[in-house]
Amino acid sequence: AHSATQYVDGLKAALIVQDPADPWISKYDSEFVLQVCDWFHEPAETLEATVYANDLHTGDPVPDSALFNAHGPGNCNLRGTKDNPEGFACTFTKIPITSGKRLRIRIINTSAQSVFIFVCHDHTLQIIEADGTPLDGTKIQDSVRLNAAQRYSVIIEGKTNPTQNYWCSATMIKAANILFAAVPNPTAYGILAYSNLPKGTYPPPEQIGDANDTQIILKSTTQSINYIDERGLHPFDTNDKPPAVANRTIVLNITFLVVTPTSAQAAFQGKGVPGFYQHLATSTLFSYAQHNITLPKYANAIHVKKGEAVDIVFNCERGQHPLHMHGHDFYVISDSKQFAGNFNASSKLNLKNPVRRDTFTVQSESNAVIRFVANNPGVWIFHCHIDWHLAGGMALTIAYPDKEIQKLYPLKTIMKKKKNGHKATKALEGVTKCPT
Ligand SMILES: [Cu+2]
Repeated sequence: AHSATQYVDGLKAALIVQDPADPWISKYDSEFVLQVCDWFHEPAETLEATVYANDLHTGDPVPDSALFNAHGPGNCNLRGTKDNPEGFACTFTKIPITSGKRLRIRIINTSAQSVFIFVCHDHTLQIIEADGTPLDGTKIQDSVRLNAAQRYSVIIEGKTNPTQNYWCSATMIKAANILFAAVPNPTAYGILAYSNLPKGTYPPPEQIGDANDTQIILKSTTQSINYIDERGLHPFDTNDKPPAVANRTIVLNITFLVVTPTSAQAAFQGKGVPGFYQHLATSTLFSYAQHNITLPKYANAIHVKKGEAVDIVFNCERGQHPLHMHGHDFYVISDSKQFAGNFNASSKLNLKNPVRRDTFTVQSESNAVIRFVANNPGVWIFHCHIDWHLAGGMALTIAYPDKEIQKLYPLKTIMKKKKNGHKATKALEGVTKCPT
């Protein structure tokens, strides 16, 4: 749910759309869906109130724990020791794998704010999909890093004759806006459970926090300063390329603003709308299609026309932000290191083989450029997926001309034809479903 910060409290679930045309479909034997997220003992509503309480956005709340499919060391006092894993009061998510077979794990980062590094002890990860886009599969590595709202599929090869099970883990990394050291339980653990071993077999306890895995995590953490997670990922389909030229370019600055001496907000282009989602009732697709309304100022609208290619240049003043677009994929055609400053128009763009996805990271005090094709008429939200930033107003609306929307969603016609249907009136504004 994007209503307030509800998803942070658990109002979320995975929806997997199986694609019969997926080029990887015959390349694995089984699959598993793994949701990774941060967890807070305090309700999100309480936390949200603290984020903008100061005269400047001083930082996001500190998570208490990390979860794998809702399993994690929730009450930190109940946690066992690595020498006595059976002493764990918390249960572990089991990821079933068959020896000699290939397992696809669909990893989803459903965090409020955290960047995670996923590792499976002594197994490599072949990355085959990013946010629903099949990749060429040439990246095989020891870890994968996911920002909030990002999804990856990885293939793990089952060992031929395993004599033990293995720990898989996801660790929060230090981001510009949280104090990593303060997180009591930054790592979620799960068990890669081989089918030929007795049920309930724990991996060797000494392999928790293994030195090699720690090195892998440290390496990825260091790289996160220089390389965003998209770097080096390429689509499976070599024809899957951005248009050579953009029809329009929009430049957005990402900022935190001091609004009054006692309140701050997060913003694109100096226009933040705290409680953006609370206003959406009057700017839904329905009312837009019905009433030919002009989107209100608080919608922070970018107007696009169907068929055109649009570039958005992001210059980020502070903090890293996982930026997420609804209803479209985009190509990440330029990214930069942390502290690289604003985008330089003479920089070379990658138009050859950039990844196409719907969530990407813009680094702190740096820049990035995305290109997308406006091919899905509607009214769509584009926002930072750190939920506290969205709550603070870091969002905008991508809007197509109302005539295009009305052509696609002829709600008036549908409703007139409906027997006993209600006539659309101003009073229905904000209703998102055709009443019967
Ligand atoms: Cu953000």
